[in-house]
Amino acid sequence: MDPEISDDDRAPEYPGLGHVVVVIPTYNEADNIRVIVSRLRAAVPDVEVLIADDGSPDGTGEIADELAAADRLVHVLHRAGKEGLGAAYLAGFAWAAEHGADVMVEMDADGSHNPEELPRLLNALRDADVVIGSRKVPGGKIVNWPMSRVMISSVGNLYTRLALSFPVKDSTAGFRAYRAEVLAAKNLSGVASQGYCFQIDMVYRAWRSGYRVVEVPVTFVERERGQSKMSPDIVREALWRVGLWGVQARLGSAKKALDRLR
Ligand SMILES: Nc1nc2c(ncn2[C@@H]2O[C@H](COP(=O)(O)OP(=O)(O)OP(=O)(O)O)[C@@H](O)[C@H]2O)c(=O)[nH]1
Ligand SMILES: [Mg+2]
Repeated sequence: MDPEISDDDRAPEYPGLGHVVVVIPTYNEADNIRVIVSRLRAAVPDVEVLIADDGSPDGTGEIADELAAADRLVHVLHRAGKEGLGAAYLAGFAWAAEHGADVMVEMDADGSHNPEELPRLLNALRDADVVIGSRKVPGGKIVNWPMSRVMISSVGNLYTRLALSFPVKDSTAGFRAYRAEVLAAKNLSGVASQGYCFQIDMVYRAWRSGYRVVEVPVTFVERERGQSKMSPDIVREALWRVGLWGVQARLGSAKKALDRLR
């Protein structure tokens, strides 16, 4: 044991998984961030928390600083301006990797993802490389979403499964845990997608690289406070990028078949 490092300074370890960093991206979540961090710390004390804030004009970054000052396991990554969910997560994963994370978790700040369900995701990661908190497997639920959002989500997931010939049922879900290896820089080169498409991109890459992807049921709750950043542009981006990946995958398979005939 290193006599210089007291137990209080040590990174926490989640049983069987090592050092877990939960990345929470925020943009204007001043009404939500305190509650979600305190629920998370109470529900899973053995994880570290990184709030990745994009210079929220509503003061979320300052509240995050207060939370970090009061708790050595809470940290803040301040980014200059709003660059989208994907960029915030990539910066958060890089921070976590530099800080020795063995596992990275994605979780929203708006209360849609229940921190109390995180142990189920982490326990499932012991036998997987990526675990998705899924609304589309038996036991998974969506609470308080209007029918229009349920439809967009269902059609989007069906389109993704057909376009990519891909077995994951809820590839747009944003409550997940990854082994750090899956998010190594070599696996993330060229990621440019944002919003829902970022979530699809990450799990599609992992699955194509042969990592084990598992879905566990969760209850997703519509945000009660603050504003959604969901927009038609986010849906349009997912439509064209997923379509393009599907075409690329089919062209790749056709080329392999032709090469075999030669
Ligand atoms: N840092 C950062 N965080 C973002 C950005 N866009 C969204 N977020 C955060 O990402 C999480 C998910 O965004 P939401 O607006 O809840 O999007 P959503 O969950 O798809 O949509 P809703 O169901 O309507 O809530 C929240 O914690 C947001 O604050 C961004 O550009 N930068
Ligand atoms: Mg949300």
